[in-house]
Amino acid sequence: MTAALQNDLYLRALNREETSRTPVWVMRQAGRYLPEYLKVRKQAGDFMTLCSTPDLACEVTLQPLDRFNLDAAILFSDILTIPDAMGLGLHFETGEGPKFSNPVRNRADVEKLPIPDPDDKLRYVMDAVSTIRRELNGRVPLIGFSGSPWTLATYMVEGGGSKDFSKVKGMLFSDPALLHELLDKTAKSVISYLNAQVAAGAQSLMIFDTWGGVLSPANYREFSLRYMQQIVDGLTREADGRKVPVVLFTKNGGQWLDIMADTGCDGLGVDWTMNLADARAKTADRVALQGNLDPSALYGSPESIRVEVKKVLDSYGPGTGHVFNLGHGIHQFVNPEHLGVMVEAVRELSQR
Ligand code: 1CP
Repeated sequence: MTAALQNDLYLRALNREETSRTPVWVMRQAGRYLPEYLKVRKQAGDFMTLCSTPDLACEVTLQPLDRFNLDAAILFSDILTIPDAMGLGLHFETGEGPKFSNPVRNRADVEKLPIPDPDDKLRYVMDAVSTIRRELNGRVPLIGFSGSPWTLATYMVEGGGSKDFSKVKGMLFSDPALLHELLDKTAKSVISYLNAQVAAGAQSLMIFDTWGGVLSPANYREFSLRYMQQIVDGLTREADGRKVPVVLFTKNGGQWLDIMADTGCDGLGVDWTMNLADARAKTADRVALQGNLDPSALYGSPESIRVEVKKVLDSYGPGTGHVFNLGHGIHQFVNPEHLGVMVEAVRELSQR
């Protein structure tokens, strides 16, 4: 038996049902800006141990909820678990971010990639989801997530983070058929991974397309959006008699919000480079919107944070369908108390 949900503002807003106020959560809400996270991270030794030990993943997922009045929890994990399960050899080099020992560079590399069974090599993620869901005990809904195929492919082909995406774009222009094969395999892997997260207890899903915004409009449609469409079409959209809303987020993707809404998703993440009134007009209120305070606003004073929160709420305007969030992940060096100021300002200023 799973506990009844006590706070469903987040799910209601994504379904564009009436809410008493605007719900709020924050991308990367569990993480390095929290001293309690750094403590558990140090005990675990390395980041992947943290992700692959369900009790530790659960502990850090709940940390921000114990500190702030947030309306959703997000699974503590990473988008790179799928390529890791495909055998790419994920490791983290200190100060350098994620790296793969076996990047995908040619046809042979693509052809040997398996579609990972989520109940085998990714079992630890499903165990984390069910542990977190149990420990949440109905406080707030749990968000499951994955990277978009294009965003995952950037890491798989580059072998880590990148600034110019030379290798993956090289593949895009010189051998588009090969990149399509890689993206199709990755999309199939994402579908089975996300459906397994729903079966394990995730109540909403988010797809992070962090690097879709580095593509030209035509290539965005062909190499990123098309595979997010494949995913939306393949997902379980209901669990325990309730809709499982799906949110797509392409960073720097403001100009494509209309075609993103056409996928049939429930919500869109919006970064801070676009005004929410414009985003709402562009999507004609067909989907909910999530965002979009500039993460750097949290470096400002408490007074300035309240002013900036009000601007975001006012730009969305009246009516339901808004989930307050930052326009991208919270920065590592932000004072956690400033996030508290933001959350309380959203709760107070959005009361209906
Ligand atoms: O040293 C550490 O503690 C590791 C830092 C860290 C953390 C806290 C990494 C490595 N991943 C995470 C957790 C994480 N990653 C979450 C967890 C939950 C939460 O939001 O609270 C999520 C949703 C992600 C997703 C993720 N990982 C994205 C997409 C979202 C985004 O921020 O754009 C991306 C691009 C990654 C890759 C990744 N993993 C870690 C780092 C440092 C990076 C970025 C590398 C780069 O800049 O290219």
